[in-house]
Amino acid sequence: MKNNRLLAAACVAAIMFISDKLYGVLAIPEPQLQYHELVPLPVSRVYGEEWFCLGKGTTIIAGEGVDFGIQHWFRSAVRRSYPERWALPLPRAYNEIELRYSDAVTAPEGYRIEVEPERIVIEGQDRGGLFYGMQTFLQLLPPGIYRGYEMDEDVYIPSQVIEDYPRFSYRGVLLDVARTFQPKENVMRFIDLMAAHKLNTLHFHLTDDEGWRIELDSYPDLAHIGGFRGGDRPLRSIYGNFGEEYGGYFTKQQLAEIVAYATFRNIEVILEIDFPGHSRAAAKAYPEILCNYRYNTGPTAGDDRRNVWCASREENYRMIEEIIAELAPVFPSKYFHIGGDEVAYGQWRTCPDCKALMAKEKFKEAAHLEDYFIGRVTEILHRHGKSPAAWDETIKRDSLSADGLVSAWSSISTALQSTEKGYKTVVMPGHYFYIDMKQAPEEFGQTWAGVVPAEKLYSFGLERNGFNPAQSRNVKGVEAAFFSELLLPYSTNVQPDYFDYMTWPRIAALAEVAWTDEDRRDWTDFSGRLNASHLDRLTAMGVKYRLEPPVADYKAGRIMILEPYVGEIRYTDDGSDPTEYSPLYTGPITAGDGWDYRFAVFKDGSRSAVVSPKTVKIYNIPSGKQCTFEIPISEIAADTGLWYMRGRTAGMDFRFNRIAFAGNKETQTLVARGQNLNDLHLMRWNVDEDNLDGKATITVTNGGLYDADLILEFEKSPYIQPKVKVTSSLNQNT
Ligand code: TNX
Repeated sequence: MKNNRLLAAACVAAIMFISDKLYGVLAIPEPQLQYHELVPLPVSRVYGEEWFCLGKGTTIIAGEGVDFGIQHWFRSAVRRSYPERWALPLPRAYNEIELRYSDAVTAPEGYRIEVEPERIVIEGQDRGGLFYGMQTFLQLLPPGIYRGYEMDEDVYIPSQVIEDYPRFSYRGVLLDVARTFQPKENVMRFIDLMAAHKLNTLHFHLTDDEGWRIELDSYPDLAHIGGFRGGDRPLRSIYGNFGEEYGGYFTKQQLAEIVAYATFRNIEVILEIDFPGHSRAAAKAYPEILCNYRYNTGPTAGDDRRNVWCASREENYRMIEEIIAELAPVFPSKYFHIGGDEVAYGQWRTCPDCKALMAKEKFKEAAHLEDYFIGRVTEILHRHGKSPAAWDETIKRDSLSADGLVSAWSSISTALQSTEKGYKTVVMPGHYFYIDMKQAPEEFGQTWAGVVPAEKLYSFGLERNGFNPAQSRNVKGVEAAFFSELLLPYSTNVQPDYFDYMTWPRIAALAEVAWTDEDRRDWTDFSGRLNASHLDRLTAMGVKYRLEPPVADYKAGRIMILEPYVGEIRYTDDGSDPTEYSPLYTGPITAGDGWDYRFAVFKDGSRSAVVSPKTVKIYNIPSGKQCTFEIPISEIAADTGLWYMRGRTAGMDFRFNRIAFAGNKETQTLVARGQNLNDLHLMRWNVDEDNLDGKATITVTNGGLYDADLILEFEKSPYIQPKVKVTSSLNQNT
């Protein structure tokens, strides 16, 4: 035995000696270590000095209790790069990856990865944690592994230790398949993407005015009638070809498959049936659920637009109980989301039965019928072992039971109230978290909550929005909402590219808000990691994410692209849209008179929105402060003519107190008595001989709770006016 050891030691010494010589003589190159950035940012990551070689002969072993399914998932995710290797019997006890549970990791969903030269250990506190350890491990490999095709080179992973656990226990995304249906495969693809970002809750918005997406045994017409629009269907179409029927629904079997697929990936699915409002689709199938009065649609309109369940009709509660009884077992989540938003009380006020109920219960206002309704549905949920989740309207008069979960969507202040009242709360105000909003003023999307670029979403923080420690403890997490009224802009089919464009990379930003501590998050750092590594992963996963357009800054005859950007920038100088064959931007451009430059980013076959140069000024405004800037007009306007100015900020509560452009004789005052900053607002002003050497005076107040940048953009108006825009007079919610 002893001799054997001595022999082994001698061999090792000899090999080391020889290999040392070999390195010296043959100059064998050092292996190319793979350094990849992580999204979301882990709690800690410390590099060592050596590496692990993942390649021929790497074994994956699993410790006690690691289920076969998750092992298989991991093996096949990694195996993509090494097609045939895992088929070999591998007896060696080094060069292995071990998956295991460990008490050393203490936080729920936490994990630890240790990469050493001979061994990688991925350990989790629980199944979710182990799964996230595997997800992070995949991010240590070249992005190409997500593409599913094989790379046969060895991968050298630098030694390192990663320790990680989530900031919030609820990390959600709302997917609205009611307005625009998406088939099971799309939902599963989305679940995979969520899982890769360590998101763990899918808020599945399955019913609304525009569609009911669940087939039930008890009330089949909810789906068979309420699941389709257009053509001869009672529900009218939105956009597109009005003669064509479109839509769809899930069977309970399909929903169970989606839930199983999600559960496997540590994602809880919370279904939402939006009661008592937002129910026009249900009412088209079962009109008796509506209030008992004749709706005057006029001689030609013919469309009964009522959408609220009658609060006084006893049969409605029986029907709701049957619906809940059928669905409760399909969705194992403790929570069942019952909606409760935007109830049009007018219908209850008109209904004689509801009026009678109000009189009987001594309700002064129709709003109390909502409390009554929510109370009745909550009783039903409790009977079926569920707790209610609901929109924040339900906390106004505390109609939500104490075990309820609040989706705080209306504003920061409702989220503050909800947490103050002691409700477990998911913070998701539209101004930060609605990813159906536009990402830039000139791009596509909803606007009611303003412009919500990834940076705005990323800037969310509890402390900076005024949550005290007690309130913060009631925050269960955050959620991004993708409502899909606009998913069908020009056809009756889902536009997959548009869906990706709206959701990514904003959801990556959300994932980091949900996972990483507020004080460790930094937008510049995040967008650097995105550009360096993460966008390539999304590309490999087949995601057509939005490319951030460049910022082309015009100053004193020079156009310069401001950092950061990814991919290539191409441009034109004749006002046309750049293509992949247009000249490549390589450095500042000297612009002559009468220029009309256009720029766009190109990457992996996609193009960003097209932008024209602007003069950009950025000022950091401290929280609660009023600041005044004087800017020589010659710095922001190159020549005479009509100019535009726009203010932008990722902060909240910015206000222009005064904006004036002074010349020698005249002053143009754009804002005299104060006006809130609105990213969508283009202000016009004129430059002529009188004010070309004058100055602009801008006074602004940051009423928000944290310091934020104010970005001022100055742009010459396009030469041909007005810009041709295709618009529609159709109401998108019809
Ligand atoms: C508000 S979120 C809604 C949705 C719309 C969405 C559009 C909520 C409770 N109500 O019904 O789809 O805005 O952005």
